[in-house]
Amino acid sequence: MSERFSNRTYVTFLSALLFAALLALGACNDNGDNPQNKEEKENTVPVAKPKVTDVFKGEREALSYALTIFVDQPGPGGSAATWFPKGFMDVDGGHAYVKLECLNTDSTSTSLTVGFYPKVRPRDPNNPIADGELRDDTGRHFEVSKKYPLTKPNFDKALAYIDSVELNKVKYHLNDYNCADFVIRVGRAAGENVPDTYGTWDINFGMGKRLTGGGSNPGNLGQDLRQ
Ligand SMILES: [Ca+2]
Repeated sequence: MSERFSNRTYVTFLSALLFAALLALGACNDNGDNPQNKEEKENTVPVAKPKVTDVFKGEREALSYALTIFVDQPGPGGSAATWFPKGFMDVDGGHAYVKLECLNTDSTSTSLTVGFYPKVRPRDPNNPIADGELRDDTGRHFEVSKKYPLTKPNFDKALAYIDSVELNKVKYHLNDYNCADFVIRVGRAAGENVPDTYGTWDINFGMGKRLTGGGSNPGNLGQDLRQ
């Protein structure tokens, strides 16, 4: 009886792990660190937050403006693969983020490094949607980057797009609007022809657990920007 109970417990444990792994691809590889969860637990009273682009508030005319796209491709990078095996029954979907910066006349610079994430990992593999949020990606690992010098008007358009994502509380959707979509849309708002290749994923975890889908993704975006 004890052995039977143990087997059942083990199977339940495995199922839970598989479900967690299914959802890992949708987390834009947040490295398992989600300070938002902690914050929500500790402070349930909503606090009005300033916009992330407020770092540029009051900036006077600068000498130059630029957008840099950073891509942490799945695994070690170097291919258009949309995911890479990670640990035990987990996958790494990579991540993409942007840096907006201006070089000021006093030789200082002002910058914003930001990426788009699901607030919590989507629960349903068949409908991988969740509330979205912008997070500070300063110092985040990447394998590919591309810098685009911008005019002031186009720099402002990129900031306005980021504002719209934040103010409209845009939802995260693994297939339709993930971290790579955000990056591509910021670049295009800034007038740059950022490539957008549709990639697919079909991850079979066994035991009937499978995640299929497709869309913009860090693997393809990284390969496109390497060229
Ligand atoms: Ca990587």
